[in-house]
Amino acid sequence: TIGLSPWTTDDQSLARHESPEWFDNAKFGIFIHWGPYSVPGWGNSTPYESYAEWFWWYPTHHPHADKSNFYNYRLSTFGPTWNYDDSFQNFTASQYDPKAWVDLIAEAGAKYFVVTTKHHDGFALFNTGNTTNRSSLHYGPRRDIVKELFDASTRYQPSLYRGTYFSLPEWFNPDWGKYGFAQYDTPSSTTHPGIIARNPYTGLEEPYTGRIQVSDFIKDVMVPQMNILAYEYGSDIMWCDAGASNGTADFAARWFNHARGQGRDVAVNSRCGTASVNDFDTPEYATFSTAQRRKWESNRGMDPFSYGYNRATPDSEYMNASTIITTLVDMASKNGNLLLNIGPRADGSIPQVEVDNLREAGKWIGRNGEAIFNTTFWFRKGGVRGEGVDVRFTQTEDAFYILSLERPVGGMLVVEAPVPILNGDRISLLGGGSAGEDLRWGMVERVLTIEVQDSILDEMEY
Ligand code: FUL
Repeated sequence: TIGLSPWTTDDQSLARHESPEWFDNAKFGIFIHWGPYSVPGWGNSTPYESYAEWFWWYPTHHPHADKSNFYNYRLSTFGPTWNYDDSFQNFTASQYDPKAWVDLIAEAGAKYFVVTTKHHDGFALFNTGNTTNRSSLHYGPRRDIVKELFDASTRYQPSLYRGTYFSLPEWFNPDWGKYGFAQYDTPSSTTHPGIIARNPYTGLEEPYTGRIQVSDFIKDVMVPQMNILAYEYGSDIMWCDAGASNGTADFAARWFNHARGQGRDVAVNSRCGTASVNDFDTPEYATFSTAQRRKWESNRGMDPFSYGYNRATPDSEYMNASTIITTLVDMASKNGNLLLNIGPRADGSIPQVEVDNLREAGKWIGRNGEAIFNTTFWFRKGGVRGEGVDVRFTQTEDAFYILSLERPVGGMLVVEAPVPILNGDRISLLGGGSAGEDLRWGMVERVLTIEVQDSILDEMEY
């Protein structure tokens, strides 16, 4: 916070807003993609090209880009007369247990979560007031999914922060039509500016269930809904998606002032369509190769292809505990956070492989979190161990952490990189057992060698 003058809608003012300290310190968040797309719950090629949460998009709009063959899957599974909105009735949430969800998030060691409050299909999981009836309060479960989750999370307050994923566009909402598509779509003259989803087999227009006619989508739907999430639900992160036309500058200036008045610090990601409103970058299924001065948060599914529940992926392909941990460590060493997604089924159950792998990762994170949370990156992300194995660095004011991405062999950890360790410094292991005891070490010509006996490593949560 620079000075105490109020935030204004001016670009220069908004651009000064930075990611909050709690966000820098939090490092690990859980992303949740859940909605009617979890009913078909299917998509099976590379990320971007076949996200399961885009189930309606390819068959109705982009058959030529349908790498996953959604078209045939839809026909063979649901038949020719099924429309996307027919999934609402099977989006039951009958096993939805918000308390168990937040327990899992905490057990995984995550410090925040971000839940899809409304994806591109326009189906909201929160109380949208008089902006639309297209929500989980009116269809499917008839419950306020987001409120239940936020309420359940209060038992972990103040250390568990809550974010709201919010798609600016609703691609098939005719009221959005005049603003067009998000920038990465390729509207043709026939699909732009009116957005009409057609059943690919009957050619008939698909219904857009629950819509309340409005005069201006941004003023009457988008911004009021963002306000509801910010002020009524108390979101800590407005995690916009898909850029696009927006009312973000007004929204952000007002929200930043309001939060400051409450002594809170809130964050807005890089996808709200207004360049100056951008507290952190959001690489998707991607990372940076070196440390970045500017805060960033990488997001991806535990599923290699998808955020929404995806029944096409075999359990063995999900990120396992060691991949989660090394990814988190690697990102923390470069000033990044990891926002790792789970995709619950339509009934609210979380695939067991996601639960198991998160819990397993959480054991390590719980023991070794000192080297991750509340640290900052060092200008050099890491180096190479003697045997060519990567290490990563983080630091606090009174400690420097070396994280080896693989178990040291031969009783030695050799770090071939200049590190800020001086004669008289003490080196010890995190992770339990006799780990806390001082280790013998030596430095010759910028090569640091630390004795770490196998017997000690065996005792710890490696
Ligand atoms: C993208 C969306 O289109 C994906 O479905 C997903 O929500 C990802 C986090 O952002 O832009």
